[in-house]
Amino acid sequence: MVTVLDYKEAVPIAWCPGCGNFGILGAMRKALVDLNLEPHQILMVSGIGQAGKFPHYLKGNVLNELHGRALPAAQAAKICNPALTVLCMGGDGDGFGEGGNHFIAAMNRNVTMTYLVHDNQVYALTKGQASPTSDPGYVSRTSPEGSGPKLNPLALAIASDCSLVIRGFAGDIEHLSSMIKTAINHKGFAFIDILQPCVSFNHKNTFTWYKERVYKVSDDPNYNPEDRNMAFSKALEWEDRIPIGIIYRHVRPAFETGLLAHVTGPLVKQEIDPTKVKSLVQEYL
Ligand SMILES: Cc1ncc(C[n+]2csc(CCOP(=O)(O)OP(=O)(O)O)c2C)c(N)n1
Ligand code: SF4
Ligand SMILES: [Mg+2]
Repeated sequence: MVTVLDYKEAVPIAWCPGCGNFGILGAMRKALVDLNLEPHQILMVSGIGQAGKFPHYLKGNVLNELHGRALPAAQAAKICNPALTVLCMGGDGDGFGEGGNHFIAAMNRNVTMTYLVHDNQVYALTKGQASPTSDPGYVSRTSPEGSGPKLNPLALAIASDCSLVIRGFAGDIEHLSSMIKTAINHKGFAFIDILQPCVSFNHKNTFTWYKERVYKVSDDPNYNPEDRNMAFSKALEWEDRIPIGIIYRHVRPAFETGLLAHVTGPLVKQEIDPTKVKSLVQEYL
């Protein structure tokens, strides 16, 4: 029986007191314990940033990638070892800026994994520059006259036919945890955009600001996440009312199900014949 103690952090946490990342950490721990997943069954892949430190604070397999480059490695790991629960995480700058091309390709490819973006609308680790999701007019040292138009990650995900699109809020741990469980159980690529207050650099989108606006899409019995038009209009809501929950779902075959691994077994379990490796290497000498 897995308990939260199995997921206790091994190193001191270096986030600011009050950071929204703590809520995400709590929600993840709860989800993993509820699913009775053991640390050796999970792989966390992250890029660089405050969000990129997340895997250091949970026990489990960890792969730290370059800034914006976590998704290709995470997909490869799942393809080689489908038994792993692959969790990929990073910031809005990491995922929508530096790694934006990988994000679009991954949604299209549809490998089974959960991608969590800690969306604090700033490049926090590097001291608060504007990110792709910064609110228009956000003033920083690199945008002294205010940043320009913002990217809408949910609309981008729906347009890319991402098979599961969720929005969570770091200030509602119970709901976020249940959304993480839904994403982990999903066959295909699941994206969770998490509203994550940054108490040091984002003084607009605070816990209080979100709490006054956030509501659950599941409160509306007529909302159907499988209706793409409905999903698009939900994705466009911002500022006055902000929906959280399952925004869009399109169940379609996961990439890894069409691979040879299902006939011959996963790549990670294949016998390696050293003589074949040697002749292969010699081809390149
Ligand atoms: C290729 C590359 N570009 C820039 C950087 C510098 N850098 C490190 S973290 C970071 C900001 C990360 O912002 P975000 O992904 O939103 O994560 P947060 O810190 O906000 O959680 C930047 C620009 C880097 N390490 N590598
Ligand atoms: S700078 Fe912002 S995102 Fe980074 S730890 Fe502090 S509050 Fe969290
Ligand atoms: Mg950020």
